[in-house]
Amino acid sequence: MPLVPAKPYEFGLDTEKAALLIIDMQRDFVEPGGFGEMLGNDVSQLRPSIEPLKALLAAARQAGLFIMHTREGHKPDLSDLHEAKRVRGRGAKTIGDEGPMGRILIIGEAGHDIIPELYPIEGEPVIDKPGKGAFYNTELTDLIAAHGITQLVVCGVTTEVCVHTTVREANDRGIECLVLDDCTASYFPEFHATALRMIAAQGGIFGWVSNSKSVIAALTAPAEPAVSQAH
Ligand code: TIU
Repeated sequence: MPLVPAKPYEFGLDTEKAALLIIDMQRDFVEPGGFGEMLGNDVSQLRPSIEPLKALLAAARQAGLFIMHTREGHKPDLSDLHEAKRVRGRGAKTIGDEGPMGRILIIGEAGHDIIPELYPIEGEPVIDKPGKGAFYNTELTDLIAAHGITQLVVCGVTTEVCVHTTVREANDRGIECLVLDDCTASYFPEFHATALRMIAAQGGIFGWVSNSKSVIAALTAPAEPAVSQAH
C-alpha cells in the first residue's frame, strides 16, 4: 500500500478501497454568471484548482481508481429546495432564476453542469446533491457500500463549504478522507488555508491533507510488498 506524504502524518492509500470524489466543479461555481457570482464572489479564485485536478483525474483514470463526481443543484420544480436556502444571500437573483447559463443551480441547465475540463466519462457516477454535503439526500452511502469504499480522496469546491461538509459527513461514517490542497479552492484564500488546517489538526480530526503530486506519485508507483502501518 503506497504511503502518501500528508498532514498530520502519511496516508496509506489502499487503491482497492479508495475512490476519488470530485465535489461540485460546476460552471455555476467556477464561471461568471452562476450561483457563485450571484452570492457576490470572485469566481476567478477557483480556477487554480482546475489544472492540478485535470492531472489527478487523468492519473486516477489510468490507475483504475473508482471516480465519482458531485453536482450541487435542484430539480426544475424546486421541490428539493428549502425556502431557507432559496432566500439566502438576499441577492437580486436566486436559485431557479434565469442567468446567462440558464436557470441558476437547476439540474439540466448549462451552468449546473460540470466544467468541460473535468467532464465525467462513462462509468464515473455523477451524484446530484441538494445540500452542501454529498451524503445528504443522495445515493452516495449506497454507492460507497456497493463498491467497498473506505477511503475518499476529496477534491473540488469550495474548501470550507461543500468539501468540508462532505469530509465531516464521511468522517462520521468511518470513511478516511484525504483532501488535496491544490485540487480544492475557495472564494476566500484565508478560508481555504484555515479549512485545510482544521481537517489535519488534532491528530487529523477530520482527515488528512496532501497534494496532487503526492497522490499521482503514489498512483503511478510500481507495486511494492505490503508494509506495516503505524496508524
Ligand atoms: N458558496 C460556496 O462557497 N459554496 C457553495 O455554495 N457550494 C459549494 O461549495 N459547492
